[in-house]
Amino acid sequence: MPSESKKPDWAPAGGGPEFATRVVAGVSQPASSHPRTAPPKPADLPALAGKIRAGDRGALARGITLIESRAQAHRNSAEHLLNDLMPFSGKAWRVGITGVPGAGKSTFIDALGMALCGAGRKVAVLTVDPSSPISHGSILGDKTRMESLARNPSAFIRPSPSRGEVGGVARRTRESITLCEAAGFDVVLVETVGVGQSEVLVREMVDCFLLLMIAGAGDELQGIKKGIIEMADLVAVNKADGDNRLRAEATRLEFERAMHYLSASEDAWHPPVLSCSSLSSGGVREVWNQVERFMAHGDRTGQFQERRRSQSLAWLSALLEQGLRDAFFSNRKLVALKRSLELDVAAGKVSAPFAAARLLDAAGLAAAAGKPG
Ligand SMILES: Nc1nc2c(ncn2[C@@H]2O[C@H](COP(=O)(O)OP(=O)(O)OP(=O)(O)O)[C@@H](O)[C@H]2O)c(=O)[nH]1
Ligand SMILES: [Mg+2]
Repeated sequence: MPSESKKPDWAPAGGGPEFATRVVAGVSQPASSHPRTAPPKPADLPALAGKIRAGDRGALARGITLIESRAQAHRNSAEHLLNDLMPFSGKAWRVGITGVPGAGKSTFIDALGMALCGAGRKVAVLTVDPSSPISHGSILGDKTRMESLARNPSAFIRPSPSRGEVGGVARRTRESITLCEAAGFDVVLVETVGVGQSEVLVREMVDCFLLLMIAGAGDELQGIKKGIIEMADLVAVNKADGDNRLRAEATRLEFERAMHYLSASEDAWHPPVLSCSSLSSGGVREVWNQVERFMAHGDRTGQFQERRRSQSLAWLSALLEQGLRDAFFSNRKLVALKRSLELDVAAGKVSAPFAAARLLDAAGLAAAAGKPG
């Protein structure tokens, strides 16, 4: 088992490090979850899927490593693995937690996760790690803040480095949720950085989206543009402890008022605004009670099923768009043609629609409406 104090050796530049080995300290980790372990061969996939279903967290970590790999050969294996496990997924509650850096998301997840594990639930935590290519995921070293949960045998924590491509990571996070569910985790918590794009993407893959606020950070700082507030199913003002208690309550009231003005239809959910202290765990249980209430409301109104259905369709569309883009831009001839047409369009020699139709035609995807003559 890796020692906590040992400097991790799993942070290769630009690579896809396997973090679970270190983060799930205290839980026996098989060698298969080591960062340098090669992803499984196609022939090993059925066995891997079986182990994941049996709840083998080393196998789960290995499956996620496969999913996060960018190599095309791994991509095919990952798709097979996902397909095998898909029928066994879908039963967990997927909860996204967002908020500005330092709002206390990880601390909150630690407290909530411990409470849930104490109540007999199995909790998986996926974090979209905002590490820049420069920091190489060092955020995990001292900022994970899930020390208790990391040692809990009912929990699995998996940070995923974004390496500057938030969209790609979020896409893999969605796939990782499937694996965690197949492994029997019944709550999947996804921590996301409070900076725009990742929130939208994570909101698209969870059943409940919790916005964690702090008092006095200023609306702007907290990304409280109307769009983000509207995405939240629940708001909690964290760090409501010590001297900060009153300020937190004032902030809570302020946001309660702001939320009140958001238009809502008859059977719509009215996002509650609570306060809590993740450090003392005060109020954390109440936040979860609201998650439960929200899930029950979604079940009753059919909104839960509808949200999952539309998320699956949106996922398909996103994958298709990405696939088309990748196929296009990995074709040198098409890229060269695009460059030359760009010059023509810029010089006013041909119209943009004409150039686009020509490119689609060259890609074998001629749009019915605009095939160039
Ligand atoms: N007083 C107080 N401090 C808290 C509370 N929750 C978190 N903190 C502190 O706030 C700091 C940031 O906490 P994190 O849990 O790392 O915050 P985060 O939102 O996950 O941060 P990033 O992952 O960097 O975006 C740490 O020093 C925590 O100890 C709380 O409820 N009360
Ligand atoms: Mg964090």
